[in-house]
Amino acid sequence: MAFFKKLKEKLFKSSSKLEEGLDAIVEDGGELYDGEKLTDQVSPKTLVPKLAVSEIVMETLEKAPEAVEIELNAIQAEPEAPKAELPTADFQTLKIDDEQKQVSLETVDLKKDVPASMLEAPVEKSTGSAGFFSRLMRLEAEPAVVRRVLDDNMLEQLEELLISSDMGVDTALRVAANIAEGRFGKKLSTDEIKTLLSREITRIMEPVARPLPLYSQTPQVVLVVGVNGSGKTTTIGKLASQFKVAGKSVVIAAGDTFRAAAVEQLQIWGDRAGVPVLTAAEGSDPASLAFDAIEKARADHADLLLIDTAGRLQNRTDLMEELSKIVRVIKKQDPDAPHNTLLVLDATTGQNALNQVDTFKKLADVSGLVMTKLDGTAKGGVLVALADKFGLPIHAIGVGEQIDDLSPFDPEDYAKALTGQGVS
Ligand SMILES: Nc1nc2c(ncn2[C@@H]2O[C@H](COP(=O)(O)OP(=O)(O)O)[C@@H](O)[C@H]2O)c(=O)[nH]1
Ligand SMILES: [Mg+2]
Repeated sequence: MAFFKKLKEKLFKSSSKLEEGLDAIVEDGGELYDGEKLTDQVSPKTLVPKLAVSEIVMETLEKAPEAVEIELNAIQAEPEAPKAELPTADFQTLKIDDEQKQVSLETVDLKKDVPASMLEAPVEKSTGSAGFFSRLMRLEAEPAVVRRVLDDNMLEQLEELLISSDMGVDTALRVAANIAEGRFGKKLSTDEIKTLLSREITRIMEPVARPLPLYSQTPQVVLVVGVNGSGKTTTIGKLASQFKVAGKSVVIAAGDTFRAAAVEQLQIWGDRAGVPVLTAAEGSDPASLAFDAIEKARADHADLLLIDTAGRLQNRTDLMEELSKIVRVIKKQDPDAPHNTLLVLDATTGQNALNQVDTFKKLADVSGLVMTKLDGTAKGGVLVALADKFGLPIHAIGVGEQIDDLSPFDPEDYAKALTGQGVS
């Protein structure tokens, strides 16, 4: 899971914020537990399957109730003890001989039969019984963890934490409610909440995790839109490189004719990716560049044409006019184009990304999203809100400035990285 590790590292800020928050919530009013109480766990019925003895031995046990009685007394007496107690003297225990089909009592010599590691078990951390007997019988005792009973107060704290992780109010409330459903009054640990949270986030994200669809009709025209600085040019460079590596022929059109620097930046990316970049003079009409670019892509038998656009126009009307002109002109070449309109969003803008989707959906026929700068931001939760609110496909995520820092969107990995589940 190299990618997962990398994602976790990159999403460190988001996940550490959520993790710290969850720890604080559970510790606030939580108590230390050392696994389930043994009395709840072990009964004459459950003892035998837990020991995984054969059915014949079970029968033998039934025929020797005194032996079982002694054994159960030994087990059930233990949780009564205020602290986990290690035996200080030799004691008797049940010996099950599968081969001979016999059950007998055996004396355990503390010095000879009990491994030193068991006697040195760190029970002082525990408030309840660590269950020496259970460890001896290999009934795995859980390590001591802090648990907190889920109540209204805890639910409210959870909601606040999720809202503060940029998940958006509606999504945060729904996610918290789903986690709490059927669990009121139950004791939850941070790890359990992380797992539940991660599951819930995965459930929301799964339907939108879709790579950029590739069509048989070529050249496939991909228009890339978004506000200035969101990462459009960088994302085009990364996409071009990945498609090239995957064996596709790609052409880029440097449609941000506003600044000469933007064109140069795209040329550098084109060189890196080994992809031709079509440019026009600074200040020239991006729509006519797009028109020429389709002709060039056709002549080159290119599979994909990626068109960059400017995000920084004086006002929304300007931007709308420019984008609609580009689309109008493209359609003269191919009525089905653009086949995809990618909206690039900057994760560090947090909740503002939601407004950007609203705006760009009105300006252009947005078909999918790419979220950049998920590395090093504590606002990674906004992607959950986006998925929940708009349901637009998330094609990829940007996790750095380098050419290979564009990853396919994997909801499970993302949810785990965001919540810090499965990593410490
Ligand atoms: N850390 C990080 N920086 C990014 C990412 N994507 C883009 N950037 C940086 O964001 C800045 C703006 O990117 P650019 O592609 O020029 O944005 P544009 O104005 O939308 O074309 C540049 O400095 C990029 O290197 C990303 O995923 N992670
Ligand atoms: Mg740009």
